[in-house]
Amino acid sequence: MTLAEQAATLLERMGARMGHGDLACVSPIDGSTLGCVAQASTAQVKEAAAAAHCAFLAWRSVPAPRRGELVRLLGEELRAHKDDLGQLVSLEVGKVLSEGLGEVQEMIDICDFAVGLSRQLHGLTISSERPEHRMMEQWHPLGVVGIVTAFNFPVAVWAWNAALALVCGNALVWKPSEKAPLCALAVQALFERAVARFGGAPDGLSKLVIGAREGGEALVDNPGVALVSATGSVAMGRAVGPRVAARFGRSVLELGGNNAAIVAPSADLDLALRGVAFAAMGTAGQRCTTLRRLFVHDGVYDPFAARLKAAYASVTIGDPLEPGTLVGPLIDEGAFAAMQRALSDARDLGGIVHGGERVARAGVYVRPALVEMSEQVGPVLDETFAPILYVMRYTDLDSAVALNNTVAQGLSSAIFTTDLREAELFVAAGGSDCGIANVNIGTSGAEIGGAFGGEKETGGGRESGSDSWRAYMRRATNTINYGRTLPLAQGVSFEL
Ligand code: UN1
Repeated sequence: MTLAEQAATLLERMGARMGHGDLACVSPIDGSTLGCVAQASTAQVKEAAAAAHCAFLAWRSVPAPRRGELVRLLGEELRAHKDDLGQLVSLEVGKVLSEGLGEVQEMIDICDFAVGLSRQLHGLTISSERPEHRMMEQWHPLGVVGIVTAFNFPVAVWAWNAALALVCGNALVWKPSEKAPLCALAVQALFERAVARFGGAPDGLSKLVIGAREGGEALVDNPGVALVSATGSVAMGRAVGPRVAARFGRSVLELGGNNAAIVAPSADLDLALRGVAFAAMGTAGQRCTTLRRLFVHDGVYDPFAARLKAAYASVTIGDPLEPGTLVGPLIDEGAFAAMQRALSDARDLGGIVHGGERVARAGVYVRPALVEMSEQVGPVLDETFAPILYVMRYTDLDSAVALNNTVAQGLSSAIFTTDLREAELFVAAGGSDCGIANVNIGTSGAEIGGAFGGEKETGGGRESGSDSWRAYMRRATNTINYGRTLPLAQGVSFEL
């Protein structure tokens, strides 16, 4: 079977069809075309947002636990099609199969989380300063949530947003990456199956708009879209954030990362090696949480760097559907060109590059690159969406933490140490300035139970677990007077 035939079979099993259109879907596995899909016009994006708004007006009054039932059914569909969707992720964006399956598992997990949450959407009651008064907070559904997702997590990021937004009583419009429309079609079809089983959900509760930048812009500028949750590059967030703010819309931005880890002298080096290797080379370096900078203590630098070089030289690169492959292809030639530019800049600054060369086969395959740098300069300060790990020496922890915090983004970070003091310092207020700070695990592969996102140019938004749901609701403060007089707050008198 060709890859196109495999994709068509998987789509069919999930109840989706490719249709016809002018957007070609290319598999990074070998550069072949999987099919073509239609793109939504700006007018169609508007219509989708309007339909979603009508759905919202009905959905917001459905009891939250009942809304949770729809998400539970979506989770069931995802469980039943985990293999199909995981394979489609691999076919369309080139993830190794276990990561494709992991991504679907992440969707299932967030559905389970959201089902529980649907019985726990809660506000506070607050003591009033006035007699016979009560204050409380309610969290109400917000409106239409626009979800903009990137190619590298073509299905899980939609689920983080969709599962929460749905139990919170919102309707959705999804603009997936134009590099991953098939995954979006499949997820939409599974969602529609869940809707059919649920019975009685309003039409248009979740709309899909496939297309390029203009589609996203139409969503961003639409005053009927209450919240835009956008995951992607810093450049994208820089464009989206101010435009949404200009119309006083809300946004959740989850943007790039230039994530670092510190390997301290007391580190368990076996564990650190695996943690660093997965975080830096996994997903071919195309996660926002990918490890891109490594600070290794001078005392363990030589033995650790030697082991790391050996791992880089021997890691299996190839067809992501083959068992045993650890590193699949880059998404496209543009990613390869950006990688080569960064490596050449690093060389010009005295960096010693190990690996980084193209692997001869159809598609864009590269050996991950390890770059020994004497200083954190040039390309080390940028996020290049490719498997490049810059390795540097450090001697005191304070300066390593300062280097961790120097870059513009603040998504994820890690320390490998068995020294309790070092570990606690790293996660304390004066330690890592990132949204995620880990001890003895790598920077990537977060669980859904925690809030996911980061500071500074990462955008400040939080998706997924913990109390991220609050971003998808509006807060109302209610003061209720159950007495027969009207005392004013702050002792103000206004006698008529
Ligand atoms: C992303 O790359 O956009 O923590 C998200 C992780 C995944 C999510 C990554 N759970 O690596």
